[in-house]
Amino acid sequence: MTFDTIIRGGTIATAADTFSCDIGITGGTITALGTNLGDASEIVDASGKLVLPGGIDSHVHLSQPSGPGITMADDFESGTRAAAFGGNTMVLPFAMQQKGESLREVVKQYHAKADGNCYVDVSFHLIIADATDRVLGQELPALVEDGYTSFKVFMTYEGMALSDMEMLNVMSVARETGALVMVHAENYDAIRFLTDRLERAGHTAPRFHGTSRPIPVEREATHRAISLAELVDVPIMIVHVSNGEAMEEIRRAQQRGLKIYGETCPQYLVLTEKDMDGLNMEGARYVCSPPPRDEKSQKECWAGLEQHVFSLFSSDHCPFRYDDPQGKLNPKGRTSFRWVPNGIPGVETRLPILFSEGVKKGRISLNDFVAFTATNHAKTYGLYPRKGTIAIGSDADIAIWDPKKSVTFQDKTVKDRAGFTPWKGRTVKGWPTTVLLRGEVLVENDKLRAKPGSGQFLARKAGKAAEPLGRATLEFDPKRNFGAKLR
Ligand code: DUC
Ligand code: ZN
Ligand code: ZN
Repeated sequence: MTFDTIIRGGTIATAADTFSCDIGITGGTITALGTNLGDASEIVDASGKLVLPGGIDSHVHLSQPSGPGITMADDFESGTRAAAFGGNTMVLPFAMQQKGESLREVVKQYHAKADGNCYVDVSFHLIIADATDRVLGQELPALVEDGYTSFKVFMTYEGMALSDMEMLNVMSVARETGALVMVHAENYDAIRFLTDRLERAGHTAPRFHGTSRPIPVEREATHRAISLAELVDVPIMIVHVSNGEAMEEIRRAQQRGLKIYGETCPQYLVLTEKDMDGLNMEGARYVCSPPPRDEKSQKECWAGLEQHVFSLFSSDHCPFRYDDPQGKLNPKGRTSFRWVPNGIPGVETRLPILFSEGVKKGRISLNDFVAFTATNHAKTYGLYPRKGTIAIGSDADIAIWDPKKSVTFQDKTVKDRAGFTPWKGRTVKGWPTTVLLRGEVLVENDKLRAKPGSGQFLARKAGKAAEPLGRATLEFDPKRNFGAKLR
C-alpha cells in the first residue's frame, strides 16, 4: 500500500487557497497532495464535499471547579466527544488555579482528569488567580518551558480578579518567557457596584445580568488591558469580545502597530440580551460573560471578523446544566442573577454556526472561515504548521463537510452534557459529517468511531504571535532579566 488512508475527490480549503485534489496520509501525517495517488488501506470518499482542516477551539472550559455546589456539565471525555462531532480535532481548555494553589499541582490535577480520556487532541492554557512571587518567578517560567505557553487572567470575579499591578507582573513574565496572555476584560468594581444597586432595587432576574455588565464595563477594561500590555511591550489576546466599542479599542491598538489580538464567539453574533429575558428563570440558560448585547453589537462583531480585527472565533464552551441544583438553577441562582453560573455550551455548534451564518450567507469567505476556526488558533498558540492547515508534513486532522446538509439544533440531539442548547430551534446549513484525527477516523457519517484516549496532550512552543515588538525601554529587555528580583 502506498498510503494508510487516501481522502479522495474533495474540494480542499485552507486559510489561503481552495483547490481540488486527493490527500495521502501515512503514519498520521499528510504525506501527499495530488491526483492518482495510488492505493491505501482506507479510502475516504469526499466527492461533493469540502475537506477542511479540523477545527481548533482554543477557548473551552472542561471539568473546571465553578464555585461552591456548582458542577461543570462536561468532563474531558464528554466535552471532547462533543467537539469531535462538531468538526474539531483539537481543543484548548484551561487548567485553573485557585487562590493558594500551586500552579504545578493544578496542572497535575488537570492531567489526571484529561489524560487517556480525550477524543480530540488537547493542550492547556493556565488561569492565574494567585500571582505570588513563587508563581511568577518559579512556576510560570518552568511551566512555559514544559509547553504551557499561554495564560489567562481575569479583571473581574471574586477570588480571580487581578489588580493592575498583578496584571503587569504576569505580563512581564509572559514577555520574558514568550507566553501569550489572554485577558477577560471586564471592570470588577463597576460590576459589583451595579450588581449591589440592582439587587437592592429588587432587580434579580437573569436579564439583569446584562444590566450589571453594560458595554462600558467591557470597553474600559479592554482599554486598560491594552494600555498595560503596551507599557510592558507584550502581545495580548482579548478573549470573548461582545461589542463594537471593545472591538474598536482593539482596532485602534492594532492601527498603532501593537500586537493586540481579539477573539469573538457565536453568542455575540447570534444571541442578544433579549434571550436572557425569558419567563421565570428561562433566561438563565443564556447567562454568560460578557453578556450577549443587541443587534447593533452583533453587526459590529461581524464587522470585526470581516475586517480581521478579530483573528479567532472560539466557542467559550462553559457548560452548566439548567434545571439542576448544581447548575444554572442552583438554590442561590434562583434568588439572583449574581449566583447564576456564567457560561453556555457550544463546542459542537461553533463551526456549523459560523459556516452557516458566515460562509453560506456570504459574510466571510471559506478561507477566512478556516482561518478563524483553525489556522489562526494554531498560529496564535504555537501549534502551526503541525496543526491548523492541510499541508504536507502537517497532522492529518481533517473535517469533511457536507455543505448541503441542514441540521436543526435540539436539546436532545446536541452531544455535550449541558442538557440544553442555546441554539435550540435554529437551523444551520453545512455540517462536518466525517472527522479524522492524525489520520484515524473519529467520526464517520455522524457516527462515533473512536474511543476516549484517541486524543493526545500536546505541549506547545512559545509562538511568534507572543513575541514582543521590542519597542519598550531597556529595563524591560528580557535579556536583562526584568523578573529576576522575583525569583
Ligand atoms: N469567562 C469565560 O471565559 N468563560 C465563561 C465565563 C467567563 O467569565
Ligand atoms: Zn472569560
Ligand atoms: Zn471562557
